Amino acid sequence: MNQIITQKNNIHTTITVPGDKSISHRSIMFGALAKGTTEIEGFLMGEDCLSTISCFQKLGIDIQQQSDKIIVHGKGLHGLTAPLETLDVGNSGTTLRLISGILAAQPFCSHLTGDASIQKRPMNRVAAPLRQMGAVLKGNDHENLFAPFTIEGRRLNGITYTLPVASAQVKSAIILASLFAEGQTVIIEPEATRNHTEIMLNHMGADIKKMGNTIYCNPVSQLYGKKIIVPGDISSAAYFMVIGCICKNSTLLLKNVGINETRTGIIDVLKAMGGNIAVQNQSTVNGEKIGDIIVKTSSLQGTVIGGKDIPRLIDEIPVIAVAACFAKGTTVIKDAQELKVKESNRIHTVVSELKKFGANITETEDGMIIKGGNPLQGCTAESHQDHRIAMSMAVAGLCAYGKTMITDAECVNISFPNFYDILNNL
Ligand code: SPQ
Repeated sequence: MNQIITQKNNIHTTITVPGDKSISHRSIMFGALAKGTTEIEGFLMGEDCLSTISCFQKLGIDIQQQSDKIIVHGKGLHGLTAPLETLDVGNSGTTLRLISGILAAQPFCSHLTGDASIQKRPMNRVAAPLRQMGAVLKGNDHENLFAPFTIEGRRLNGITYTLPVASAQVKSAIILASLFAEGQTVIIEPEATRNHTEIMLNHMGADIKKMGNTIYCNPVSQLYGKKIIVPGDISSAAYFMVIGCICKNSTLLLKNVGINETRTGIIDVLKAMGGNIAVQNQSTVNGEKIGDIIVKTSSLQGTVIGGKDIPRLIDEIPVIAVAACFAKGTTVIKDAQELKVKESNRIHTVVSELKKFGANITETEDGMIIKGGNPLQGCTAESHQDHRIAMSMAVAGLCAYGKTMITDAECVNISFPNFYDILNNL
């Protein structure tokens, strides 16, 4: 499907973005491992999260939709049953990495696969620590594991592991395996990454503590089903934060957005660029902070983004690059080499697509350099079947002169199924 986008200004509206993808995945997985019912409100009905539901149904978990809620009938820590079919995670890296930590400890064998993009995303980063814990993961290449692969469940032992890259998915896979392991597991993160796993598991009865960058996971005998309210996804809200800053004469109010500080790098960066953005009405739901974000047309300046801020905004870098095209001066994004192993090589796809709009942007080994301030011109931009590229280019198109066409535009269904409806109604 192709999507046509034309320029818009004078936007004054209130938007509620769909539920957080990371938290939605976790609510199904942890609900399945908990005893009793987990009732989920605000669940993201995106393709990635539906893949997680389908995998856990194949593992014997009863998951139902009741009006606007998802109900997971958890079977406790030892209740999963052997899948009769291959578990297909579709396009979802989160599903594949996190489920591996769980399956590594089950008393059965599982086969996992996913789409063409998922088959290129590295699994060694998860296989290495899980194998140290005693897990057996078998694929075509032992040292360079990619899907499809097989996990033979084993009894696991706790380990102390220093993550070579800052990754919430790898950290979460180890934490999940630790729930089944003998003894304590200790994980050392190079930089803090999103901590939704720790928050939700503790909410359900786990014993996970953090001191500095070290996480201590102590065994517990059971998790308990809970009501989970999923906040709006800050990664989805990010597109509208940038629209609010760069479209002329505009004010956008984004309601009930998750503002966990491991995810709010986008707000900090837009503020550092001179963005007129503020958080209001803060509260906490099931351990996660939420708030309303108000953003107004701003005169943005270039900035430097790198180091410990990168994990706090890793998925927002494509749309930050769009904001930087509209900012005066130079923006440097560095230390972001992790972008190369996402749904597409996001350093390359962002740079190549924004060049089509006439942006002055250069690819570097670990990021990009953007000389902003010149108007963009509408063009035909490819999504590379990557939802974040499609939505970022749509934002560029909304603020560029002329008409923009996004090709393979339907990939937004991965994380934000009503994205174009909201965009067209602005
Ligand atoms: O699930 P998937 O495909 O890996 O999703 C992405 C995204 O853009 O939606 C990355 F491509 O988000 C990841 C994020 O980049 C979701 C995630 C999580 O829920 O734990 C963590 C991040 O990945 P990582 O590799 O840094 O742990």
